[in-house]
Amino acid sequence: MFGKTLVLLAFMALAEASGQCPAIWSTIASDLSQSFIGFNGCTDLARGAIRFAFHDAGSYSSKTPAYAPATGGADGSLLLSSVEISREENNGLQPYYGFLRGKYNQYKSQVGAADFIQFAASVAIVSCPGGPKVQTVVGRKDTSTPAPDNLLPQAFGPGAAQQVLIQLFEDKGISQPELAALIGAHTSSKAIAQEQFGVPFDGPQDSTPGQWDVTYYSQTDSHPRGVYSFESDINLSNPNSTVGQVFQSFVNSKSKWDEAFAPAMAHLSVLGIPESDQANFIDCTSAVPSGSRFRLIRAAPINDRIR
Ligand code: HEM
Ligand SMILES: *[C@@H]1O[C@H](CO)[C@@H](O)[C@H](O)[C@H]1NC(C)=O
Ligand SMILES: CC(=O)N[C@H]1CO[C@H](CO)[C@@H](O)[C@@H]1O
Repeated sequence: MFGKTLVLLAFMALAEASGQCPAIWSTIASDLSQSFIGFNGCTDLARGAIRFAFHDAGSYSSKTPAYAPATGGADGSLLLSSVEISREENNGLQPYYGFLRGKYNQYKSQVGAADFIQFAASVAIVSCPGGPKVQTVVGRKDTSTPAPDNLLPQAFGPGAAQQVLIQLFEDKGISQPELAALIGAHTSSKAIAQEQFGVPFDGPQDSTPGQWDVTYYSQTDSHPRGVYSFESDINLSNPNSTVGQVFQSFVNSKSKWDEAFAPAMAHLSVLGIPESDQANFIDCTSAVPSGSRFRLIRAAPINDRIR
């Protein structure tokens, strides 16, 4: 009996050791944090990291015929393919792409591109004061084949209609409540590459883009001076739908949003990856720093946009 228990314990210890998060991820977390934490909360590189992770994973659609090796999911193609990053849908992400390539070159003998992209987003989220820790796994397969085109959402025009967006995300396996939670990532957004009626449309999507808070949810409808709400955000907030009702439920309810956002973001981070592959993933959540309320505020990187 005693012997049996010992064998079992030894077995468990072994299993845990083999599934342990490689130490390099903690080094990467400290390194990236230096560029993601600034004077006014999280930096432009942090915003870029969060959107970049969405654009790598979010190109997945269940309606795309499955063809190897590109799945269009969280596969690193946005970092590894020079075609994908130059698409119009990725405008605004190029400065972060340059930064990420440099960092990836430094670590690529030890980590994969798809993992690096999603891990960086988790570090970026906690670099915005108030940002929750998202469950963060590693073990994804990489591809340099560009993802299928036109599977990312539009912020203006017919593609920004509520029904179109709901369907687009449903095809990715993202439900309306998940979409309502994920779109809150625009709490950290400062659009730089948009245009409406031929006029540049540059500015933040809430009045506190350095903070991870719920002002985005209240300001999408009230849009105070200086806040630029996308048509897509306004349409999603319409309470005549499930996505809109859940959207409205986050107004003034940060804890409710955190609870919904973290699992939705974890889901987004493995989009397009078969369950059988996910079974072998290693959990590296412990390498993601805890929320930045008590973290050192460092000097803002010199390339931080001033607004
Ligand atoms: C209906 C869905 C969505 C649409 C139409 C949309 C569209 C946009 C647009 C047009 C920008 C501005 C880009 C620029 O001009 O620099 C932006 C920024 C951003 N988006 Fe989204 N987005 C959507 C969903 C999401 C999701 C699901 C996430 C993440 C979970 C996300 C994260 C971000 C972030 C962090 C930024 C700020 C990037 C920066 O300031 O550099 N978005 N989005
Ligand atoms: C909600 O209202 C908008 C704008 O009038 C409309 O486009 C959308 O289809 C409506 N959604 C539902 C579910 O009725
Ligand atoms: C289909 C739909 O509701 N589109 C609307 C999206 O939001 C913009 C801005 O509020 C409206 O102009 C569109 O009519």
